[in-house]
Amino acid sequence: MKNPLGYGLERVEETPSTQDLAQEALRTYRKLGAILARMQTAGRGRFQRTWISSLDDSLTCSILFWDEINHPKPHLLGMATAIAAAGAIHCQLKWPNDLVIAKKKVGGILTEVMSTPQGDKITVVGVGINLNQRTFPEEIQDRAISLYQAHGQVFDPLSVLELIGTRLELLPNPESWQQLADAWAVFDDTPGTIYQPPTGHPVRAIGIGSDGQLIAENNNETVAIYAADSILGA
Ligand code: BT5
Repeated sequence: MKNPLGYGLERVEETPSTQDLAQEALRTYRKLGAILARMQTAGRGRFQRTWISSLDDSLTCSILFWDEINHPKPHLLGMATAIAAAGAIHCQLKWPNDLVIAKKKVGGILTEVMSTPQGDKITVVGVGINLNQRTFPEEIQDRAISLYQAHGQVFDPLSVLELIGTRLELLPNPESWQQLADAWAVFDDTPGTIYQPPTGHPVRAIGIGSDGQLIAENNNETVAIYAADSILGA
């Protein structure tokens, strides 16, 4: 697909969430490729969970997929972005949206579909990556890792975002999971991971199915799962 950053990048000092700025840009007819914030004060993950970041230590951005307008499978654009990010920062991937190093979360992807005033649907993919943190708040310190902690180097948020854009160009506009499966496999650390579905017992991942769903094992039965959280470290 084309590099979404071709539509231009907006940089802001501080915002509650770059996803909200993306929504505002759509509402006011500003056709942007990405929004990058130095600081996010109310970053969010999936299901309205909190995404923690700190000034200049994190990549906090939203990518708007204008060329993939009204995409039938927005979650595949999120997974394509995860693949591009894994290539950019050399990490592994856990289904559906975790960027991991040494079983800890170095980044996350949030895929949302937003409407233009004309009613077109734009997929907006939020990317949060821990770059330069030396430490994390207590509530996530067991589960989080930064690139600095992993490699002892400082990373520039804009350079990482530009690399993700370039990496997206190497991927097709995904109409089916099969088009992403080989690229995902290069970084995949999903098999063997324990997942907690919204209801029921934890399950052990076997791999990813033909539609991008999780295939897992539960009491010797194979099950397909569409939403679950990995229990990191497991
Ligand atoms: C995600 O959600 O992993 C998606 C995160 C997306 C954040 C980006 S930042 C730019 C854009 N604007 C936004 O407002 N959001 C996007 P989820 O899978 O729900 O994971 C959230 C969980 O990860 C939290 O409940 C914490 O347990 C944990 N967590 C929070 N901050 C973290 C961090 N910095 N590093 C590792 N884990 C974290």
